[in-house]
Amino acid sequence: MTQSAQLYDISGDKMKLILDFPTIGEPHYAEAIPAELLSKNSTKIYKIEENHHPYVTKGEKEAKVERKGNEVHVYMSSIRSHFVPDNIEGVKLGDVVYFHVTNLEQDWDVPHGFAVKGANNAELLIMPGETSTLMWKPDRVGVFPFYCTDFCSALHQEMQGYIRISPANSNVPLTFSTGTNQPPIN
Ligand SMILES: [Cu+2]
Repeated sequence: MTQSAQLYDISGDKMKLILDFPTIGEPHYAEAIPAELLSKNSTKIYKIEENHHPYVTKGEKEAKVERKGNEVHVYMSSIRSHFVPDNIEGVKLGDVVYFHVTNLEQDWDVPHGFAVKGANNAELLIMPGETSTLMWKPDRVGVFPFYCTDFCSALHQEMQGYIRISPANSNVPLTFSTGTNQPPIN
């Protein structure tokens, strides 16, 4: 599947588009086979009810953030054009964060990506109906953006959120919210 890609420089105050380009699968180790060997087995729509991933988030109401010792598990959903939750507070330096991102899309050609600025291990590409996990060990205190890395719609650039990493000895409670820069009041 051809995807359009954009390369941005986000080192300054304003992000700057460096390149607009289509990407296609790289041909390394490619092999040609008759299409019918694949097409009859290909799943165009992966039903969310059939997703039995242990860390699935089947709807936005199921999204949550849980602490288990020094592990923080984020059960996150993605759909055009937002993540739920998109604002996370109370993670501390020394914690290991697991983002379990479920793509709630049911259109077969709408993958979403997921990356955290400063994470240098990987990013995710999550196909419709699927769940994938990104592990991240924050290495400093600060507010880190996370964002979709696959051009998914006209509002793709808005598909982002923030996670704050507080000092190791802080007592900021673990909270999460969506569509606001304030932690929920409760
Ligand atoms: Cu997206």
